[in-house]
Amino acid sequence: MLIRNHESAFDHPHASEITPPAVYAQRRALLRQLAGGAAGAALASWAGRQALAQTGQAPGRLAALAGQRSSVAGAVTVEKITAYQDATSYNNFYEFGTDKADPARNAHTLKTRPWTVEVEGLVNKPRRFDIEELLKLSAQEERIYRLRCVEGWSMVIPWVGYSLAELIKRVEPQGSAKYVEFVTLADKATMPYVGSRVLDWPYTEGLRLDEAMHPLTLLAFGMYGEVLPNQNGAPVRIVVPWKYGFKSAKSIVKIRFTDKEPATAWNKAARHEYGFYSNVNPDVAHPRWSQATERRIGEDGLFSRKRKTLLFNGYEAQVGQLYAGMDLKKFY
Ligand SMILES: Nc1nc2c(c(=O)[nH]1)N[C@H]1C(S)=C(S)[C@@H](COP(=O)(O)O)O[C@H]1N2
Ligand SMILES: [Mo]
Repeated sequence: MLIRNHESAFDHPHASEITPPAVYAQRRALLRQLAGGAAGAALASWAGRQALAQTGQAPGRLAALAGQRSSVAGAVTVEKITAYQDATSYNNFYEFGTDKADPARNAHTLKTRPWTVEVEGLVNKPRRFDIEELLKLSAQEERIYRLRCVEGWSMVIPWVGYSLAELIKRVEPQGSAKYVEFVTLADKATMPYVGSRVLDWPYTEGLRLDEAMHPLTLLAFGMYGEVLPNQNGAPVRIVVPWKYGFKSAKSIVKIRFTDKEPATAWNKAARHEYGFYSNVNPDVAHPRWSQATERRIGEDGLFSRKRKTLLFNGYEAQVGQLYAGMDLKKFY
């Protein structure tokens, strides 16, 4: 794995260079207001405001997508939110390259409209959702989740979306449905690495139906009070906060209900390294490295991994019962 200093690798123009002066002055004023904790900032969501106050960085480049504060247990963490710039420039999205900086550099070619998500398989009401309809299917919520990659780094991100369960309920899974498979876009015309032999495309992932129905499993459309940047999986992705990041499939086009455990992209690439469950677990090492610690992007030193990783990424109280009686070393 290549570790680069993303601080110095990042050379976006300053906002002042790309924004008309009047708009820029307005934005500065808003930022000052937010940093001072002033009320009435209708533009940013509550977590978005918190992120701005903490990092002094505004997203401000994409369409706003606000969410109400979530009441789902475990949906809020008091940890410091990762800087927007870090969360959008240090990514895994292999369709756009294998280097952490590649998605931010290459994903501008992704076309996120028109976009549809096909829901099929063992459900009573299979159907195709247009993205605009999907956005409004349930109330958008803000959820602050950790995302931890199997590579040993983590971030804290204010996502915007709603529980995947809201969508699942509406299509009525049949009794025989035991798993949910997510299929993501594989478009050679806009995704330069689709066709390469890095992975078997399309990138797919899967969950057991009860995992998919858990209220913490998020169908995400935005982050930091805005729509998802392309490199983070626009226009719609999954975020499963207690599993390794690769379970959180980006740019989803199909959701399929099955009675058999679906194969997953990483499972097919290296079966003994990436199991179906992939629950964050400090006691189950990846065959080539430990999972006991992690490095928080933007906070911990580049080569230090001192932060202790928690079982189920710290969401044990919420999700532990899903795995009662299961040998987590066997079902890794
Ligand atoms: N379609 C697709 N989804 C994907 C990936 C990918 O390569 N393709 N990478 C996964 C991995 S390994 C991680 S760690 C997370 C990273 O999400 P982030 O870039 O928003 O932090 O996305 C996951 N979803
Ligand atoms: Mo990952």
